[in-house]
Amino acid sequence: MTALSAAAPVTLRHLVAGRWEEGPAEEFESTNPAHPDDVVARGLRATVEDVDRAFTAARRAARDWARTPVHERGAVLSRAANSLDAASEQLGAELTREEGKTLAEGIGEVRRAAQILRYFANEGDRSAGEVFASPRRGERILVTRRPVGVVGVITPFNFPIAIPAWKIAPALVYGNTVVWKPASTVPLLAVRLAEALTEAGLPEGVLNLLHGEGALGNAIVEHPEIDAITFTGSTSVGRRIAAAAATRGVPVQAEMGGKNAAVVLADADLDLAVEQVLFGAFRSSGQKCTATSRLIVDDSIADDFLGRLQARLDSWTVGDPLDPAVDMGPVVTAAAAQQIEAGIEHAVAEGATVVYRGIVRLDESVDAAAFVAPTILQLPADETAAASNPAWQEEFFGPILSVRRAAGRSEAFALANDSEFGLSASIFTQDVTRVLEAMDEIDAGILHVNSESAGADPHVPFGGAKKSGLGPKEQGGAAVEFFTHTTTVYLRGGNPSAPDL
Ligand code: UN1
Repeated sequence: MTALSAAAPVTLRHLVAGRWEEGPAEEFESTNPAHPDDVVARGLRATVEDVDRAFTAARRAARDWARTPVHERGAVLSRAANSLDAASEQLGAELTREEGKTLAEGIGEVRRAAQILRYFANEGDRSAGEVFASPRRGERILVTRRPVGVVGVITPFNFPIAIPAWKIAPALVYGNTVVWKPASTVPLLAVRLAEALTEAGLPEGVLNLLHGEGALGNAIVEHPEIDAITFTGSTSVGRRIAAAAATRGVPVQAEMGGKNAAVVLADADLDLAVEQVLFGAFRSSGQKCTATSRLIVDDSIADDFLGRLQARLDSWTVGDPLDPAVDMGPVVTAAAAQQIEAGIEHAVAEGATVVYRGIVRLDESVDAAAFVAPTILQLPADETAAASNPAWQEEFFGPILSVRRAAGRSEAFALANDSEFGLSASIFTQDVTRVLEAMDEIDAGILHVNSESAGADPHVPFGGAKKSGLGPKEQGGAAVEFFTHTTTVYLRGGNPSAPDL
């Protein structure tokens, strides 16, 4: 272990009914994927009984919290945002130790969480509904919003604080209470967000945090007191949650897979496109649902583009993510690395060719097991074989870019759409006409023009088309759709023709 990663493990606690408590069940820990002997945090798991207690607390807190003025609810978020910003370097380093993204990305993510909290903190200053005219005298029709109640929040490992912030901030500001289970690989950052919120004055029971594995998530999702579930994670888990919730009439917001394409047309600014495709595919080791995992490049520039991309990758440094000189760290666990490698092997067995494999030169103190070299796969020229190849179809969630060549823009757009997913896409061109065509033709929830496919601002909707997501979109003005329901109020006074007093 190097000095970069040495720090005593933090004791993990659960937050139930406003009290931080140690769990009753088996021990679990989070470890640094670059140094598995560096234990970042350790604690005891929660049980199904804790889930019950958390729901009781959340239900009990719900009425008062819903009646608290939205400006006061927002003020809590705003104070929490300030404390996250003030601690962003320390928390960013913890995030990097626990998850494996680079230090710059870790610190950036903590600041992003603060920015998300701040956006929702101001909700009280925005419109709270609609007013319609009535066909009847003396009446107005209002559409007001109410919180949905107790929201179950299940969050993934890859954005340990930003994704929880973008679910929990709107849940809270719209007056809901929360029972939250973060991914078991990143419990410390969850504790840090919950601490920021409780220290900012969140009343007891409004946010409850439980650590554990999938079984605990199931207990949350299946709890009879749950009013809504927001989930980000794998497609298979998301579909299972949605199926179980549908039978009980519980609304679900599920943000799942992506197989996002970057389309590089013949007239693209190649230096810019290379840089952005590099960032989209390999930052955070490709572990973003918005990462660029398919590259569709015009035949006429394909060799030039791939040559430049590979040259750029040759100077892309893979190593301990706490080292500020490093561009890419490990993936989240050694098991995830093995799965990604198995995916590459499967793709190759089905006809793909490895055209680039980066060199991973690790300091001897770093454990190699969770590292995957940046890899470019060329799909077979045969269209049917390419279309069915796992590197074209399946989300590997690692630093792997799968390439197909296209003869012109129509073919390129058709290839971009050739996926069951439709989260994000990028197009690289200098021609506004091509951009307008792409806006009409590429079926994705997010379209980037001359920028990488990842990234999301808090004030605009985030979410996918096709099978990338279920339920209303997240963030910005869209968030209100999931975290509230409307009440249409037919508002009349007394008899409008009564004489003046
Ligand atoms: C981003 O692109 O910066 O799980 C955010 C994910 C997405 C978040 C992407 N929900 O990767």
